[in-house]
Amino acid sequence: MVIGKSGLGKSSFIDYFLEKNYSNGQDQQQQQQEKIQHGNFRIKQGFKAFNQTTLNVNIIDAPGYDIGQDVKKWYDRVRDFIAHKVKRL
Ligand SMILES: Nc1nc2c(ncn2[C@@H]2O[C@H](COP(=O)(O)OP(=O)(O)OP(=O)(O)O)[C@@H](O)[C@H]2O)c(=O)[nH]1
Ligand SMILES: [Mg+2]
Repeated sequence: MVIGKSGLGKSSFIDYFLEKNYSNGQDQQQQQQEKIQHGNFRIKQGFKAFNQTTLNVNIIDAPGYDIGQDVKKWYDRVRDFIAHKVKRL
């Protein structure tokens, strides 16, 4: 899971890491590539080659928190997502 402040570049980083060609922060394009979405949490899937093995990689793109917003609320959502969704993947 990638978490951090809003606008930091989380989604762009994930898209680059998974070697997709739409890392320009445009949500509309991204949604076509995303297999699973849970609210604002998106599970992005891709393949990475390590040595002779190709691994199927899932990365959770979490919504960012904004300075001045209730960070506790954001934290609770992340914690609940991990507690309820991640353990079922
Ligand atoms: N200069 C620069 N800009 C970047 C980089 N990574 C992302 N950006 C830009 O920063 C903006 C925000 O990037 P996102 O990847 O959408 O950020 P995010 O962390 O997913 O934001 P939230 O989903 O709102 O939490 C976009 O306009 C990107 O093009 C980087 O490494 N360098
Ligand atoms: Mg994002």
